[in-house]
Amino acid sequence: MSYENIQFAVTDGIATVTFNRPKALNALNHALLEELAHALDRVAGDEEIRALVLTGAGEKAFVAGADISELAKCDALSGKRFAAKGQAIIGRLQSLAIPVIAAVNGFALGGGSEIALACDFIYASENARFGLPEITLGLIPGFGGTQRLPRVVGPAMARELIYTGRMITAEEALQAGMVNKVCAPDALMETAMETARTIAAKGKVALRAAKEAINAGLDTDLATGCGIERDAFALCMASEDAREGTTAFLEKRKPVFKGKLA
Ligand code: CO8
Repeated sequence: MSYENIQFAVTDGIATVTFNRPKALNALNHALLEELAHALDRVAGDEEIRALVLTGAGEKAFVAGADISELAKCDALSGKRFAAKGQAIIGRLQSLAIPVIAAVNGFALGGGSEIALACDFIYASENARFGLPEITLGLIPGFGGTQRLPRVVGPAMARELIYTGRMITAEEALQAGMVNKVCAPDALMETAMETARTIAAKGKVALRAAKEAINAGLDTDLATGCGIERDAFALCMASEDAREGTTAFLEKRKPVFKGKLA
């Protein structure tokens, strides 16, 4: 598949997806969502890819939401199908085995915030703006925003943002715990890539186990989550990487992880 609405690249084991409809502030139309789904399948199928970074083309937007010109034509059934399609793709993004960083370089509204919230964490440029403004269109979030935003910022803040449609700055998003780091716009991508490289150098088995334990644990109670962690920990103990990591520490050298079970 050739891409017209995203750019996809892999450098040194780190994939980047750049949403690329700058004239529409990278809004999510059906074609873009299909390309994103295809790119995520490529990422999932390539064992050499160790981390994924998402960002937006241009200086103004990460993603300004679902494409309103397509939304305007929806009725209840096609709207439900559109929501289901977006939710499935965003669910796939969240459940990728590798860590995913959202490098939010401008407006991340509606579906844009919903994509960022499904990433492992978010770095934002100083000019980034987050929000779920669907209420101003007579709608509600449909790509998981009513579910993921309260889990990240708490129900009270999520209610305020969803009921008012208010946009928040990168700094407010940082304070709300939605964003991990705020960067100067021209430093954003390099900062995200540096973190991706740091992560990519860690053991693949442990990274997968950590992500699975965190994601599964967030959807359950503490005792069940700790059980999931124990199993994931045991899996790590059965890996060559764990032998290598512990031995390298004792031998006072850097570990060389191969990402294999023993
Ligand atoms: N869809 C389509 N086109 C868009 C979108 C969008 N979401 N956002 C911006 N554009 C277009 C504008 O129409 C404009 O196009 P043109 O130049 O042809 O007129 C161009 O991008 C530039 O935008 P503006 O001129 O408006 O730029 P401003 O700097 O003045 O404003 C804003 C920037 C504040 C981001 C403004 O563009 C805006 O409010 N955009 C809409 C944001 C929004 O409401 N997003 C939520 C959409 S709904 C959603 O995401 C629901 C997800 C779940 C769907 C479930 C399926 C049913």
